[in-house]
Amino acid sequence: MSNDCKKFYVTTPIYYVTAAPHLGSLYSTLLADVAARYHKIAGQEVFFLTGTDEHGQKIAQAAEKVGLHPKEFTDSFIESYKSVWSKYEIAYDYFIRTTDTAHIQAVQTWLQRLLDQGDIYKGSYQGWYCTPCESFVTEKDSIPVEQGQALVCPDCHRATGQVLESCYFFKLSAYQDRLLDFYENNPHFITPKERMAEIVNFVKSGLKDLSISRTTISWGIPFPGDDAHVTYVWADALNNYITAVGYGDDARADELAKWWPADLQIMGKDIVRFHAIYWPAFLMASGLAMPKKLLVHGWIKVADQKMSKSLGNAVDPMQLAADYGVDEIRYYLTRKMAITQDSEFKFEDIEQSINSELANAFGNLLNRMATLVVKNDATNLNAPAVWSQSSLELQNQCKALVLDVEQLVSDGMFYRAVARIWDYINLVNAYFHEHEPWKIVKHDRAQFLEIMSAAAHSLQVIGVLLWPVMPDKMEIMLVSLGCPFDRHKNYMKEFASMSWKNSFIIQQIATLFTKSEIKKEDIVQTTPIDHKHEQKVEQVAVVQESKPAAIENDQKEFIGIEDFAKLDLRIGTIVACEIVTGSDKLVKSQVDFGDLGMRQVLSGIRKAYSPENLVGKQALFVVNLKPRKMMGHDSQGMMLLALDEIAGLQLMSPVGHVKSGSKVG
Ligand code: ME8
Repeated sequence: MSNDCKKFYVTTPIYYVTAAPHLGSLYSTLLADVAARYHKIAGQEVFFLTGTDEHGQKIAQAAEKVGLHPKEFTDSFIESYKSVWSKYEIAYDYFIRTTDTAHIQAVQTWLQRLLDQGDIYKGSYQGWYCTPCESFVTEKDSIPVEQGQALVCPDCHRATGQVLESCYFFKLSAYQDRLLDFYENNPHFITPKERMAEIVNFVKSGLKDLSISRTTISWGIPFPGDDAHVTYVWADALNNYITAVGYGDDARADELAKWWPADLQIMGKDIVRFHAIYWPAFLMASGLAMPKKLLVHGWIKVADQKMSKSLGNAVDPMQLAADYGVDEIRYYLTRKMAITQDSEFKFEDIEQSINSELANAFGNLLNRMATLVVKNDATNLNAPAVWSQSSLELQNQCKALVLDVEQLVSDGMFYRAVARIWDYINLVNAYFHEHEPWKIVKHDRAQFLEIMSAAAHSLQVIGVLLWPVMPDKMEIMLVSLGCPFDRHKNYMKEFASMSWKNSFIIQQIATLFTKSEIKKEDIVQTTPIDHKHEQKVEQVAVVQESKPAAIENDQKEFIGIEDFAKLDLRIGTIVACEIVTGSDKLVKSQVDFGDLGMRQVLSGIRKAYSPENLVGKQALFVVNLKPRKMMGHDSQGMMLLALDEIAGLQLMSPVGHVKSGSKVG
């Protein structure tokens, strides 16, 4: 989130309009909205683009089925997109439709320029075509099939069909070396970086020229000077990112210069190849700069299958908003769906987030502080002239939080930024409990006021940092603290150097987050998690509750401090996690140990934690155990857990966020 650059241009994929949007479409759009809002609170001017992809065979076929012209068919869905976005407070600046006249004309201008300079030429193509994905599939990409059988699309796993037609090609092969140079010089172009490696390998294996027109369908943008051809959808769709900001229209040249290149382009992993190879090559051919970053997220899954319109397992965002609330679902999706991997959708997790994180940890903190100041006639709070040591420590943690959030946001790791904010909420709760202000008020009013002021300062920072995720609730909360949200402020700068000296006028408000009753059968959970019956888990060190009185008798064998010193104990941050196929116990985590680097750790905790709930968490690890293989996977450390008979296995996380790789001892 660098302030050197004053503007921030963020895009979502443009969605095929064959049905109303589902939770997966909302997820990409929400991430863009969260990104846009974080850059707004950093004082940047933001342009946020979303829209719909309305041409191609898939849409023509869907329209035909219901007896509508494709345009009438797509028109009928636009309102449902706009109303879901509006319900979820998605503050986009422009909604592009590929059927907009301005887009059509700009794509034709683009085609003509590339035809004139020889980057597009006419030829003929015979090959396998996947209609649902609107893409040609080669033998190299296909899922393996028997000799003579139709190739199978690697993205949607459906059989393709043969096509032989005259078509226009984009000279993709001519850009192979330039693309590889670009990837090498811009190693952070794609987040997460594992996707970059896939793309580099794909390009290295050789690029063929790309067919960009069709004669067998008519629902598309006509090729300039050759009406028999319509533009193949990706050459039409990808260009939306530049046509929306004025490409092809000389009168809008300043606008294009102002906004392009995009700072962040968000998409699901299914369409990364189109965005990381074709799109940069199109831009190179057009003499335009490359986007700064592609953020590629995993899929939301239901019962281990991608949630999608065509599979019929899609969850309706409107219903979720009605059942749980808009900000609650925004929070759930931003925090619980780890960008770096696929995540399972679970009603149970929504309820757990609302009850334990939003209502208990956060809502109660606000409520307790407000109740105490109202009860003790202290609603007009001023900062003390001198802060005590523990409050100064909280202040320092608050500054560290702001810097960490800034970094995580600029890396596109929004789920980790929210987890980091929660670490700070836990720290403020610990500060509050430790000082017991409800007791202190009886004998030391000045100290009581200091604790309340520290809580209010912390809540202000938390409220602003969570505004991108839960805009409505946070605006309500900030009003209740007497410091209403100001859309024109550079809060990130202010908070990073702020010493606490604000005044607050606190009002008590209705409960911010209402606890959720179990409303839904968990439609996705196939193996129930039974914490109570967890007995023994492979490769888990169990920390027993200590019994101080009986220690001498019960302790079988003592170790000397020199034995203990042999252990290298560290706090690691889990950045990605997945189940190990074939094991019902093991999960495989990628753990950030700071200076020690990233390590892979296998742990037998699948029954206690699902992988998506581990991502973003900090935990305690032994890092100098001899590496070992488990079910064919390397494990380079051991996660330590506490075992409670009722609560089951519990991660041992620091109360406040610490630097990854911090030593424990
Ligand atoms: O591919 N989990 O449109 P599309 C997470 N028109 N994200 C999901 C998802 C899921 N289960 N399902 C869909 C297209 N998405 C093209 C794009 S861009 C120039 C053209 C999200 O309607 C995800 O971002 O099939 C995915 O990339 C996008 O919707 C695909 O939407």
